[in-house]
Amino acid sequence: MATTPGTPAPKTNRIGLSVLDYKGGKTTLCAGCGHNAISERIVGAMYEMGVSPERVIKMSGIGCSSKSPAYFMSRSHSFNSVHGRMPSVTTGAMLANRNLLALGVSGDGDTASIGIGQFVHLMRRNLPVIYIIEDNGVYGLTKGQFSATADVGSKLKTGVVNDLPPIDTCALAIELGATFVGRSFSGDKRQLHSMLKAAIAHNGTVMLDVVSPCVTFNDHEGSTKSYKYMKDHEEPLQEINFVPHFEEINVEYDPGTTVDVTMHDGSHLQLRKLEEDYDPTNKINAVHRLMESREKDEVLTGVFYVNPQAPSFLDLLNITEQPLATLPESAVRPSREVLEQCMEELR
Ligand SMILES: Cc1ncc(C[n+]2csc(CCOP(=O)(O)OP(=O)(O)O)c2C)c(N)n1
Ligand code: SF4
Ligand SMILES: [Mg+2]
Repeated sequence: MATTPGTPAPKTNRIGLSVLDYKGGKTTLCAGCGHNAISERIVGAMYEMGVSPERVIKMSGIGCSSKSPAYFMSRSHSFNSVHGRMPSVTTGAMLANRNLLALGVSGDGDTASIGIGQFVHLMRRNLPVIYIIEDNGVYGLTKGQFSATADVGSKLKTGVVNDLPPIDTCALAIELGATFVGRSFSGDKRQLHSMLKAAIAHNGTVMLDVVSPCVTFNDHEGSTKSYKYMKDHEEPLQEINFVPHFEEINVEYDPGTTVDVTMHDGSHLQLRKLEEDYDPTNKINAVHRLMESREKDEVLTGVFYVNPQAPSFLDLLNITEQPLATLPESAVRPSREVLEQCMEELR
């Protein structure tokens, strides 16, 4: 980036880029919308991890949340798909070019209503993708109807009360096979920042449900996705410290109180337990703790489950290291002889 003579050069990351290289267009979302804060955390995490913006594909569906990729990382590729169809488009893109870093941004409506079929199949495949649900409990773009993540008893501005139980996307993702599952809050800067950095280091499906208040339609008394409700009910499970593979570990911790998970790329995810005996590698425990938190009306946040060893979908398929998209025609097209042999077998 060019600098004006006399002004100090901007701080740069390990690939020589400044944070401005990770910015996007000016947001058109409402001032105070939680989605804007999530975009800022994505910019910060990608910058600190030194991810090349050109390697990132920003994938989304339809909704205010799905519009938000336009407001961060303009140098990356972007695909705003059909409502609820981001998972299949992302799967196709990653199969075509496994060197990309896929970042999927969805909404609670986009994921848990129209897109639930695609979501569940994505979660069982362990495709390398960071899937973020910007969860406000409503369809913000279409003027605030309840979504399927709205809690029982939650009230719309009009006074309508939701009497259906919510889909817990985290419990669902863990059950189905996602290998990094957590929940955060758009207002919890430190936690979300660390979680996103760890997500970048993970090789497999990361599913992050981020409670992201809609200031226009769901931030009033009686809402369970408002800033005030989250301030009063957020219950962090751990303090998260992430040490990327290119940095030295310089925080001393007591092994009795901290779980250290070595990530696929050699980074360390250090989870300082705020509760006794929480093991983020134990699936059954994770689902149990999520169910328990719901009974207690607390919004549990943190990393619920992580398994850095599971093979990703691309490993399972055993596809070539060279992206399919760049293989020459001679490598992907059967020869005339092979085609003739196939035709012969069909006769
Ligand atoms: C096939 C189809 N059905 C319905 C819609 C209308 N629609 C647009 S966005 C949306 C829901 C958005 O909610 P969510 O994903 O939670 O995003 P938010 O706006 O709350 O961030 C709906 C139902 C559409 N665009 N396409
Ligand atoms: S309507 Fe709600 S979700 Fe949409 S931009 Fe405004 S505050 Fe955000
Ligand atoms: Mg929504």
